[in-house]
Amino acid sequence: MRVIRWLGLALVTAAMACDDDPVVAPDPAPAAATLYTATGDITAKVDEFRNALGPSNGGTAGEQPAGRREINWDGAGANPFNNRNDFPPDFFNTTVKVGAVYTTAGTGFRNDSTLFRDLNPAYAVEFNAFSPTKIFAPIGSNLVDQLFRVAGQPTPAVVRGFGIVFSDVDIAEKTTIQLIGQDGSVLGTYAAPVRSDAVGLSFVGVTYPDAIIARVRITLGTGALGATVNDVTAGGTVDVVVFDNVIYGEPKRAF
Ligand SMILES: [Ca+2]
Ligand SMILES: [Ca+2]
Ligand SMILES: [Ca+2]
Repeated sequence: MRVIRWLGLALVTAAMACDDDPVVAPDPAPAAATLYTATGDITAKVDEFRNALGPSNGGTAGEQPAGRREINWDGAGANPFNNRNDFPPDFFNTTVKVGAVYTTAGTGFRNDSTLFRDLNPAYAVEFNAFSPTKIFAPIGSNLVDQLFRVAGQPTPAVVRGFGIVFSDVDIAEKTTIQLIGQDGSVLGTYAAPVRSDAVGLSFVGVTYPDAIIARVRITLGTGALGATVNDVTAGGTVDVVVFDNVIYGEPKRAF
C-alpha cells in the first residue's frame, strides 16, 4: 500500500513538473504515402494514379481547388525547342501554364522526337515513348529536379502527389524519385521497377493525403546520356534512362 501511495505521489510530481515545462509539440507522424508502381503494360496503373489525384486541369492558369496536371512533352508549342540541348526549364510554367519548373546540375534539357537517336544512334533500340512521340532528359547529368509553382505564376507551390513514366530502366533501385518537403526534409525515396517487356516502360508514383511535396529529385539510372555513352544493355557501363509523362497534384500555394 505504501509503495502504491509513493508511486501516486511520484506521478503527481511528474505531472506538475510537466505543467511547468514549455509546451513542446511531438514530432509529427510521417505522412502516409500511397505508392503506385508498374512495368510492362503500365497504362492501367497510370490511369489509377491519375484518378487518385482527380480530374485534369489541363493548362488552366492559376490555382485550382483540386485535380492534377500532366506533362507529356508532345504539344506543338514545344516544337521550336525540340531536339536541342537548351529546352527552356520554365516552359511548363510560362508558355504552358502547368506549374512545373526544372533544374539540373547538368548543362541543359532535351525534348527529343527521335528516341534520342540523334544524340546517339544506339539509343533508338533502348528508348520508347509512353505518349508518342517526344521524350525528355537532362543533358550532362542524370539528375533533374522538378519544382512546383502556382500555375502560370512565380509563386512556389506544393503538391500532394507525383508520378513519372521512365523508359529503359535496366538496373534495380537506381532510377528513383525523392520527394522533398518545404523545409528540405526528405519525405521518401521510391524506385521505379526494372523494365519487363519489349516496350520497356516503368512507372512510379506516390500520393499523400495533403499537399506536402515542394520538390522532386529525379535520378535517371546511373549516368548521363552521351554520344559515346552506350547503355548497360548495349555494351556500355551505365544504365541510361529517360522519361516521358509526369503527372502531379494541382500545385497549391506554399506558405
Ligand atoms: Ca511524350
Ligand atoms: Ca537498355
Ligand atoms: Ca537503360
